[in-house]
Amino acid sequence: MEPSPKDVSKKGTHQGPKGLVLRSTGSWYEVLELSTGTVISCRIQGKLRLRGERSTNPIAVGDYVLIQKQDEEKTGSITERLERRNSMVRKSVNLSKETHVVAANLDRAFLIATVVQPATSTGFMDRFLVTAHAYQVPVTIVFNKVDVCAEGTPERAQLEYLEAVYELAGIPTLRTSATTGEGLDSLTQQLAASGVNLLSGHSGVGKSTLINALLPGTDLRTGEVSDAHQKGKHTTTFAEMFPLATGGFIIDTPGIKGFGLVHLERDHLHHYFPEIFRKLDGCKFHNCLHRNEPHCAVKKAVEEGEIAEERYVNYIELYETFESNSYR
Ligand SMILES: Nc1nc2c(ncn2[C@@H]2O[C@H](COP(=O)(O)OP(=O)(O)O)[C@@H](O)[C@H]2O)c(=O)[nH]1
Ligand SMILES: [Mg+2]
Ligand SMILES: [Zn+2]
Repeated sequence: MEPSPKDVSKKGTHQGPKGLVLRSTGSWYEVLELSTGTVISCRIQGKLRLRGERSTNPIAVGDYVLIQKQDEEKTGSITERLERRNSMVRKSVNLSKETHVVAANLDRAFLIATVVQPATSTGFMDRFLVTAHAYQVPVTIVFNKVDVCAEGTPERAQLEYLEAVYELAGIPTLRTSATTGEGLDSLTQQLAASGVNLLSGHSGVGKSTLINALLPGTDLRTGEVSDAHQKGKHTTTFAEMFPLATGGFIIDTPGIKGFGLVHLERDHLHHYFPEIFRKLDGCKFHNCLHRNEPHCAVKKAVEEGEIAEERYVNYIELYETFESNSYR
């Protein structure tokens, strides 16, 4: 039997060099060898799949790994995954009980949202925010395509409404247009300040276009927003990590349709709505779920406009559909 990588290290024989996973295409992984800056194409050792995790991908973009290079070649194998600081996980699309690790070791997630073409719902945004909060990844919401939200239009009114909702929730927001360049300087600054950044959001909101605009020389495929439902077609299939000139990285992800909640308990949902959770002390019952309980400080705050009704409604909706959500 082959010794495990841990056994190898105990015996003091060579442990492979350390790398950072930039990209995966299912069976091959592009790994940045940290000591040399070269990219090695790796397969993963079979036993890494046998960790008993219910994950469709034992190795994700953003993982730090140990690799073993095939002599002098730009190929090798991943022998071990190093401990993750955090990760964003969602339900695997096809296999409902399995999870998919979107990316690991994140400093911040940028949720790209659009008012139109396509319209991003606050329900989707709040599911994303709950997930990110649960995995301790801070989020900035980027409203892209603000060029189609001209002053005086209903689109502009909706944009301002959404900004107000998330300002009350304490989530930072930013306006960008990949088309006109508006807001790209502040996005660049914030990306540079954060380290490893995930760009996420529905297909068609402009993630790949933004990355092309931010990283000269990058030419990601971008898609026209397709059918009458205004859902973008799939052009990015795998998550991919790009180095920033300023240091740090951005990770482009395939458009995410839904963000099923995993590893969360229904009665803890309100912990992940920070402005709701903050009010719990004022509720009559210490285990108040802010639904029909009397003397609920959250409902009072909603009535008084201190908590956005939109967020409260989404909390209740998430609570009530929790079982189906968690397996979506
Ligand atoms: N009007 C407008 N269109 C944009 C903007 N950013 C991206 N698009 C368009 O939206 C479509 C989808 O963009 P893409 O980058 O492929 O979206 P992704 O699926 O999130 O990667 C493309 O046709 C882009 O040209 C923007 O700021 N304004
Ligand atoms: Mg894309
Ligand atoms: Zn309450």
